[in-house]
Amino acid sequence: MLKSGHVDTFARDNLPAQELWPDFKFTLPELQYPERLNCAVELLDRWVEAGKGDRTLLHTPEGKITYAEFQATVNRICNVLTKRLGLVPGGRVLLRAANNTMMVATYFAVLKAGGVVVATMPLLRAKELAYPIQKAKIALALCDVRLAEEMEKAKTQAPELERIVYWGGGPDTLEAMMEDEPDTFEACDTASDDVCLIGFTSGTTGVPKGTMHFHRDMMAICDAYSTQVLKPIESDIFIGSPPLAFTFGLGGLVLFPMRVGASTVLLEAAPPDKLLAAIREYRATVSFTAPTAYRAMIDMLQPGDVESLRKCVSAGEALPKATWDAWFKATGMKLLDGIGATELLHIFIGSPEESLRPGATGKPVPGYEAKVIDDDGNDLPPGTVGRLAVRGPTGCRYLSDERQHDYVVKGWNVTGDSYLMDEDGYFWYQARSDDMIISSGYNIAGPEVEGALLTHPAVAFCGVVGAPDPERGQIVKAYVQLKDGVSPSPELAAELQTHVKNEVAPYKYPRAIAFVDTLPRTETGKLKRVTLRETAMAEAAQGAPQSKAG
Ligand code: 3UK
Repeated sequence: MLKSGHVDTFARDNLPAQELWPDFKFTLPELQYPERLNCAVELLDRWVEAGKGDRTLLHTPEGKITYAEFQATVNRICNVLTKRLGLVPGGRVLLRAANNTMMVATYFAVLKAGGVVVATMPLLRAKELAYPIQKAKIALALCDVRLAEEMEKAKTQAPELERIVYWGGGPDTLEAMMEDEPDTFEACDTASDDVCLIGFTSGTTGVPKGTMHFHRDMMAICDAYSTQVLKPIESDIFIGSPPLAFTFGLGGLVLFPMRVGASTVLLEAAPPDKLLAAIREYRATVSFTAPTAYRAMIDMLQPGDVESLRKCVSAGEALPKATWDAWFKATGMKLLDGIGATELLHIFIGSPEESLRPGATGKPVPGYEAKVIDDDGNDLPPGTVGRLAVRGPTGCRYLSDERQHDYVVKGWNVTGDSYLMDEDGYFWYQARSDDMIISSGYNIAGPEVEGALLTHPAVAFCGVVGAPDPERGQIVKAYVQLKDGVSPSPELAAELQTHVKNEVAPYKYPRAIAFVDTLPRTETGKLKRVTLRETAMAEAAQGAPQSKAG
């Protein structure tokens, strides 16, 4: 490891032992980084130095902000952090806000000052905030005053947190402190392998894991996925819905645009209708959101709504082919599917428009290698379903967590997804490995059944899980949200069952169908299968009618 720029050595001290790291590969010339590297300097200061400070960086409801204006704000916050709030290089700072200017500015200030960002989703409750504070030993939080309530509660639960500074109103605000500080600041001289971000996983399974990322990792995702697959240009206007605390949002809405000197639209809340309106209003050109959001937008589309768009990235969960087809039909645009993970920071499999295959996730992003392995870690031949393994410039380093042993196997990151690679090297998503439904000895991937249901015109969204069954062990159960104006009925359930039998192997059809008003989703847009399974379990225990027709 290189000579650290950190004074507070907590992050480095709590990295997993190096023998537990995945093998890091820097195969492309773009991925060779100098020993001293501060990603905030590369992504922000470089543009101002190059005389491009007048370019727009942020589009917000309050107006535009240029690279130079943003840099001045960041520098003032750096001065506040280091002179008044006791931040030393290596110190962790919790950030809590929706996607807005101050969220990005505080983010960059912590990076530039050599601190370690721990960004949190706005909807987290006190208990969920207390966990990362304790796990990452965070003494300082910067928070949007509108989110003060849970923040204060979290402080009472996590004594490590010494100080919260708010912005957006009230006494002693961050803005008040910034006013007296100069708009210049010399960036911390960090090593390219100094930790700058601890990203906590959403924790749908077990307690959240803190994934540690270096300054060079922030650059690597730009120089791998963004440069090689997305290929944005300086005039692009990025837009999207994922929170910046979700690394899908961090990359897609902040790092990727900044790497090419482009601009980005920050929306505090971006449900599909608002996102669509904003794409139109700001004439956005590159969008980042979840598959279900693209699906929801299709039915809302008015002529001209998305005519400015030229690239649409879908990630976070599987993109059903039905959604790909429907978006293409409605807009003429090819959705760019890509699988990413918090552990790898961003997308590592995904193909550009010219070579993608609808329904497949794609090929490994240049700079990454991927393969399918069996339970013992042996390579499987093309056409066989197994566990996805990947390695490249980024990878898993958990903050003191035994689960490092599960995620990294023989130097490869094992994401927990079941995949198949075809003869041409395209990767086809099957399911989360632990989500496979086993019914009468058959392995059935819920997403495949969902994909079949989604091609029926009555189905808006659906989730398919295993429900306990005395005879078959599990049966396939579908939770279906119908399109507006369609009413549930036993006849429709039977019709959907027949439809699935015609689309995929008949044994995969859902023996039980339940109609629901909405499906449970995480803040990152993923279907909460755990919740659906619990519901299915409870319904089975109550002997709920399983509509076993068919
Ligand atoms: C699933 C997908 C099929 C898959 C993420 C882009 O989702 C992100 O990170 P998370 O840590 O979850 C990782 C898991 O989500 N997944 C994500 N994308 C796809 N499954 N097709 C996809 N296209 O199970 C994976 O292991 O929340 C996504 C960029 C950054 C991210 N952090």
